[in-house]
Amino acid sequence: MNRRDALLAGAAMAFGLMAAGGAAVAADKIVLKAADVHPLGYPTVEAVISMGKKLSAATNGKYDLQMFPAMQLGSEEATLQQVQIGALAMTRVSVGPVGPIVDEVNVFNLPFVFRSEEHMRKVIDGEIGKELLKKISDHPTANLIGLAWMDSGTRSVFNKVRPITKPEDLKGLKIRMMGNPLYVDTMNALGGTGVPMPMPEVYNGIATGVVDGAENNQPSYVSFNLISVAKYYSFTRHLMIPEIVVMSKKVYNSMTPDEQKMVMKLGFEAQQEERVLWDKKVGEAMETMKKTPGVQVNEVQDPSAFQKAVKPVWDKYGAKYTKMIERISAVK
Ligand code: GTR
Repeated sequence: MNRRDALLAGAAMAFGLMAAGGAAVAADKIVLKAADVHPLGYPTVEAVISMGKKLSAATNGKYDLQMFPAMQLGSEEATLQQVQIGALAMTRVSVGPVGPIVDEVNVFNLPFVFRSEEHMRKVIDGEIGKELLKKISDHPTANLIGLAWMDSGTRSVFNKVRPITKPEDLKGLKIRMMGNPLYVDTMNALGGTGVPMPMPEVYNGIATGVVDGAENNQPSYVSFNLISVAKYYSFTRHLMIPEIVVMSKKVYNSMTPDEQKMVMKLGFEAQQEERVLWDKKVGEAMETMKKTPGVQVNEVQDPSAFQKAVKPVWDKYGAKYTKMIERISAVK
C-alpha cells in the first residue's frame, strides 16, 4: 500500500468508525459488535449469532457480527447505553432496562399480564409486538431500533431460606429484582422485599447474604449458576417478560435501505428461531434442577393468591396502559 492509499484507508476507517460507531470498518468489511449477558449456547445468543451469519451471507460478506456473550461488556443497562451512543451495534436485553427509556414497553412488565406463554408469543408476533418495536425505533431520543422480541419464559422466585408456597412465605426475604421500580414494587406487593441489583452482582449478592434470593426463568437460574447458592425454586410465575434485540440507530442509519429491510426481516426470523431453542433449553434446565443435589422445586398452593397480591402494582402502573392491556387480553 503506498502512502496515499494508506492515508485514504485510514480516513475511510476513521469515517466508518465515526459514521457507524459500533460498526467497526476493516477494509471492505463491517463488523457489527453485539452483546448479551448470557453465554454461548443460550437461545438468545445463538439466535443473534445466526442472524449475523445470515446478514453476512445476504450482503456477500460486507457485514460480520461479533458476539460478546456472558456479560463480557457488563450489565444490560451498560450495553444498552453503548448501543444508544453507537459504540456497540446491537444488544439483546430484557424489556426491564428498556422500560425506563421507552415507557410504552412497560406494559409487558406488568405481573401476570399474559395468560400463558402461548398468549405472550401471539402478542409479540402480532400487531402489538410490531407496534411496540416501532415505538422503540421512533422514540426521539432513545437512539435505538427495535429489531426483534425473544421468548424468556416465565419468572419465578428462588431463594436460599425456604420454599415459597403462598405470598406470606416471602415475608422478610430480600429478593433481587431487575432495576425497574415496577419490579421492586411487584416483589413488595407479593410480600417480599424487592432489591434492585444488576445481574453481574446477583451471584455474590446471594452468596454473601446481601439478598436471600432472586427470581428468574429456569434457564437463567441454571446458567448464571444461581442454582448453587439458592436451592429453593418455587413456581410463583409472577412475570413473563419478553426480551428485545435492539440495534444502534447510528449503525442502522449507516446502512442502505435494502440492508435495513434485510436486518428487520432477519430480526423477525431470529424471533422465531429463538423460541425453538428456548423450549429445548427450558427442558434441559428442568432436568438439571431435578438432578442437582439439594435443589427443591415446588408449585405454589394457590396461584390466584399471588395474582391478587399484585393489585397495588396494577393500580399504580396499569391505568395509563388500559387500552393496550385490553388489546393484549383480546389476543386469542
Ligand atoms: C434473564 C434475562 C436477562 C436479564 C436477566 C436478569 O432471564 O434473559 O435479559 O433480564 O434475566 O434478571 O437480569
